[in-house]
This record gives sequence, C-alpha cells and structure tokens, in this order.
Amino acid sequence: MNGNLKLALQKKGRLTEKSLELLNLCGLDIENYSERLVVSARNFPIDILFLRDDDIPEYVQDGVVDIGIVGENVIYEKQSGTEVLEKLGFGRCSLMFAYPEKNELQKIEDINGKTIATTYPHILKEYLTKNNLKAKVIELSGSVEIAPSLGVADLICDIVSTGNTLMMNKLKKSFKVFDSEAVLISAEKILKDSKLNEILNDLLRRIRSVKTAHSSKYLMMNIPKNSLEKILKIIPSLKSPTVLHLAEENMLAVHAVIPSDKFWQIVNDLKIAGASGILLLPIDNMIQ
Ligand code: PRT
Ligand code: ZN
Repeated sequence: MNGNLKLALQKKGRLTEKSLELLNLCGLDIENYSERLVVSARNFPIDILFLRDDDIPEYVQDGVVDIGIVGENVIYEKQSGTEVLEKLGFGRCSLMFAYPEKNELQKIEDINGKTIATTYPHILKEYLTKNNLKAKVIELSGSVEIAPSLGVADLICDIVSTGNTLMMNKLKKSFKVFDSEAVLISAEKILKDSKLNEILNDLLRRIRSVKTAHSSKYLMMNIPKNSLEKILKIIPSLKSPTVLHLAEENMLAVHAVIPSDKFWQIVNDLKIAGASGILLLPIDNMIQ
C-alpha cells in the first residue's frame, strides 16, 4: 500500500491507446509500460494495472483496484456492482442484431422462435425478457459473425462499429440493443479513504476539462467594425466572445470558444459577414 490510487486499464486492445492518451492529456507522465503489469505516473499518485478488459469490473468491485476504464458493454454483461463515474467519449460501438442478407427481419417480433448467437448472453436475455420475446440464445466466446453461415444460429447479436465485419460475412444490421462507449468506473461504495478520494476528484476534474476542451475550439478572426453585431449573432459561443481593437482603424479582432462541430456550419456565414484571417485552434484544457 503506497497510498496511490489504483486504476485498471485494458492491457492490449481497442481501449488501451485511447485510455493512455487521455491520461497524458490530463498531464500524467506515465512510465513506459510496454510489457509490465503495473506502472506509476512520475507526477501523479496513481498506479496503473494492465488487465484483460473482461476482468476489470470484478477487480474494481472487489477493491483490488479503485477505478477502471472499460466499455459499457462489458460492465452490463458482467453485472458487477460498479458505478459509472464518467463517460469518456471513445471506444464507441453498438450492440446490434444482424441477420443473413437473404433473410429478412422486419420487426422485432420476427426474432420469436429464432436462435441467436452472441457473446453477450446476459444483456441479450434481459432484452428479450423486457421486450416479451422468446428466442434461443447460444453463447459463443468469439467469432459470432460466422455462426449463421455455419448453421449454428439464425441471427447474431454482436458489437458493431464500422459494420465491415458484418458486410464481410454477408450479414445485415438490424435492431439496436444499446450504444456503448468507454467509461470510468468505481466500486459502488464510495472510497473510504479520504486521501484516495482527493486523488480521484483531482483526476475526474482533469478528465472533465480535457473532455470539454476537446469538444471545443478557439476561433479567432478579424472583422470590419460595422459588422460586429452581425458576426456576434453567428458565433455559437460557449461564453461571451472577446472583442479587441486592431491598429487598423475600422477593424476589430474577435476571439471565441465554440463547439468544434459547429465550425463548418458557420464559416461561410462569417465570410459573407466580412470576417477575414479566420483561425481555428485546438484547446488542450479548459477549466470551468
Ligand atoms: O483481450 P481483451 O479481452 O482485453 O480484449 P477484447 O478482445 O475482449 O476487446 P477489444 O479490444 O476488441 O475491445 C475492447 C472494447 O472496445 C469493447 O469491449 C468495446 O467496448 C469497444 N469496441 C469498440 C469494440 C469495437 N468497437 C468493435 N468493433 N469491441 C469489439 N469490436 C469488434 C466486434 O466484436 C466485432 O467482432 O469488432 C468487430 C466489429 O467491428 P466493425 O468495425 O467491423 O463493425
Ligand atoms: Zn475481452
């Protein structure tokens, strides 16, 4: 026990790189982890354990680690006593039904009497019960997408991201069970140790500021003085924009923080309203 907060990350998989990237953006200088099971940060009281993602909910629940990063699909399937502290915005995917192209699944009731292959039997059975559907569930540990062509199942219920795997196996997307993304979890009981709680709150504050910063951009431009009112109406600013005088008599500079995804919607309107020298800069952190 060194008093550090213990965080479990996926050892090797889709969530590993993004999780480490997030911690870096939070200002954590993490030792080169390569093949080690546990690493520390040089400038933050945290130990990071690298585990298989399926084991993370249980380790968190049992208190072997304090917190973990894992897909929502895994926590719901494992039905562990963990609590989601924060959605992290990466590792996005959906659990969906998919069926062979030649068949048709028009309405959800068409599932009745069918055999469904999945690696998510708990979530699927719960979904069937909730929707009053009766189907046979076959649990597989992987390669679910080949089950229909092997004649093992009529359809599948699996994680879909780009949809390429389904396409390659001549399967068609159908109804969605739920959307999933990576989340930060802790055990349901609040951390008893106040020092650990302090560290966790510090980390959460950093994660939230990185998330806000990443969904925002810093917009800068020059505008003719007389178009200020028009320009301010166009900018979907998160807070009041900054207006600065320029050496050039009739010009102003306007700076504003805007939601990243709004930029391309407004850039033409800004130009028509007379804006020039438009710059859009990334924001590393934003403390609110
Ligand atoms: O070894 P370990 O057990 O730790 O890893 P794993 O193989 O169980 O998990 P991994 O690394 O594949 O995924 C980790 C987490 O990433 C998952 O639990 C999800 O929360 C999330 N995620 C995001 C995905 C996908 N996208 C995804 N596309 N998990 C799996 N897939 C698989 C899916 O099962 C299917 O086989 O990718 C295929 C479909 O992808 P598309 O892009 O072809 O649709
Ligand atoms: Zn796994």
